[in-house]
Amino acid sequence: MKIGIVCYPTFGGSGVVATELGIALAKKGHKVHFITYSQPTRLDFFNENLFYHEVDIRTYPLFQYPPYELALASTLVNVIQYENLDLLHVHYAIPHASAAYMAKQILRTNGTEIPVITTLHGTDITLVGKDASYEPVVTFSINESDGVTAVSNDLKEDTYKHFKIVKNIEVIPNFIDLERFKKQKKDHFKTAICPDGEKLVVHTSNFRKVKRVEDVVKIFRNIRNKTKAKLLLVGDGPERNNIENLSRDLEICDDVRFLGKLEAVEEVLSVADLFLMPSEKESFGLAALEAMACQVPVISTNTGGLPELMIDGQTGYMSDVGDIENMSVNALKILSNENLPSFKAGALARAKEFDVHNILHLYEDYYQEITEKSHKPIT
Ligand code: GMT
Repeated sequence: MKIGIVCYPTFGGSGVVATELGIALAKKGHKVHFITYSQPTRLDFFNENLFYHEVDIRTYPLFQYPPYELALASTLVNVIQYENLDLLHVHYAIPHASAAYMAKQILRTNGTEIPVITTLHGTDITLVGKDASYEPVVTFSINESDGVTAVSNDLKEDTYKHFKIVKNIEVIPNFIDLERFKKQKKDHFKTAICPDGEKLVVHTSNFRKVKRVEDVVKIFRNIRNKTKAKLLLVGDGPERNNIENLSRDLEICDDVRFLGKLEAVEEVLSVADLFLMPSEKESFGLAALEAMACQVPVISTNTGGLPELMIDGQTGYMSDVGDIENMSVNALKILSNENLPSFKAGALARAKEFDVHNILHLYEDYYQEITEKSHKPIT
């Protein structure tokens, strides 16, 4: 098939899933066209089936806010027609689903029919989307999509709860490339960070409020009070300064390192003993899956789609949001030398169930179903 993919090209989970999906589809022989405002972070190699089209956003002194959605819709019209795409798959409802709707209507006036699938990722529904400033457009563009998928049952239920959705939502969970996310031999890195055999705790996120990075630091303080440990914080975002200040206030700075945004997060995960995800909300928890694939057990909350990924007592433990004490006790349980090997094995065993090869065909089957329903012959 010739598939167009629209996503955010950044480190965020939705962009990562969209890019990895496109890469996996290209490896299976589909022609995949990414349409976005800059090159997706993980699209940094050559494959004859992968194409990238940049959305050209022209600004003008009159525009306080350049109209990205219009520029995207225009680029979509252009690419879909010129490349004769069979299907458009947009990731993250805002503004991709409404731009896709606009492009679809424009193409229809030229006699071109393009089926549109929207994948909901989480904050497009649970945080931003349900806000009154976006809700009518989100509801409309979800209902007007030919197909809709969500990355967990919890997100599907949340979507039905907060929006008047008349469409069936297909749940297709996120997946992992186990060739890339696997425990690599990086002993030199471990020795440099943990010279006295300290346990290594890792957190990666976009440092937004919803991630509760303060809880990460407080849990780590409790761990460090009982055992030798180091904390690596990967990523960047609005809470970063607060977190640095909190580490100073708690007098744990010497054991906390901020690594910023990293391309090769799997290298850090390869030497980690524990991953912390104390999020307020998490529709799936892709970062936790990446950790598990590298044999890192996870301490998480039991919110959103996390119970669909985690197995309590096997991949790690889940606690209520904000229950720092419980998460600290469980973290120490996992980090004990006698328990750690079985949690590592448990994390990997569960991650294998989300192997891209187990999930990819669900998307392919869904593409087939939706294109057949919209009577578009596949070229
Ligand atoms: O986690 C974020 O804030 C980024 C966000 C995104 O859309 O890029 O992630 C969401 O989508 C990921 C991929 O499907 C999920 O794994 C994350 O759980 C989800 N984040 C939230 O629901 C907060």
